[in-house]
Amino acid sequence: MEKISVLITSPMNSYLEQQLDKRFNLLRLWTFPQKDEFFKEYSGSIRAVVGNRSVPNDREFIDSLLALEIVASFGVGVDQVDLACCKERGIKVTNTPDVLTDDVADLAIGLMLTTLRRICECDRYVKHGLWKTGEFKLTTKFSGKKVGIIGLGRIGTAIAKRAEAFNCPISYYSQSKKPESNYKYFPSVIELASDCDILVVACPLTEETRHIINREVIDALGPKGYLINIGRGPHIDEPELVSALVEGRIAGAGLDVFENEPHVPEELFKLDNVVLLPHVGSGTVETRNAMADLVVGNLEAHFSKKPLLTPVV
Ligand code: 8YV
Repeated sequence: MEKISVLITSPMNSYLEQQLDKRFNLLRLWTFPQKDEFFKEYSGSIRAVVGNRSVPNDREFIDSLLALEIVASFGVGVDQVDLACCKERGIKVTNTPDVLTDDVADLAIGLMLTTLRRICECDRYVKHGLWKTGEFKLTTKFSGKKVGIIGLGRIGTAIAKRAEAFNCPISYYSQSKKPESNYKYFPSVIELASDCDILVVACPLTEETRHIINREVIDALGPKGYLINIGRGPHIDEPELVSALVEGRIAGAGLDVFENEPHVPEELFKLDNVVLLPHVGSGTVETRNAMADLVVGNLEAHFSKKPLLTPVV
């Protein structure tokens, strides 16, 4: 029986590609430089797309695939997928929640500790032989700091539980108060930012949350406040953040995501109160393998007419 044609939109993970190759006729989009020719030849046969944050699955892309039945996201964020278009065409969409929650939450705590205790700067201090010149400056304590979380979903809740272990009081903003939560709720991001030492972005990227961190929120966080972003770069008005960090209007930032990845504002490179990571939230072998298994599991379920494991649409 002819293998089902599946399109993967960018090189995400070798294990994922191996597993897909075993089961499907896997087409690697990046290996077809002539995109017009590619879609002319394959648009009538590709039944599934495997994508992630790096290549938009917008309406034009989706509508060019006439036989498309399912989009399986290799990641929990599906902001790169035009969900309305998929709903209109009856195209299923899946993602990879839960299996990456620990990694992303761990990294958020790591960014808080690294940013407040200047761990990267300390490392450079020793490696550059500067310890011989004197003791490293005093930094600021993480344990007990007030942590404000934007978005109390799977990842936001996991971050809160971790921060509680450091005796951090937890508060949050979300579209509605979570009755099951004992954390302090704020009905606006401004009010949350005004009442915390560390503000964490942990919500999905939508039109409503784009630039949820703007100049007003940054000023509410204030000169002793820290911003942590493990969500999406467009959650933050990046030029406003850069100027606030350069001008000292906030104390520091720990960023794993950026508005125009892999391009990062070079003004940040020389700042010691900023920790910059290359979008590695879920970037461990164990987690990416588990994500790959979930992508394959969803595709197998779909094509064997069984319930999807992690449906979004
Ligand atoms: C992806 C991400 O895991 O899960 C997400 O939404 O942002 C990423 O951590 C990564 O893009 C997979 O390639």
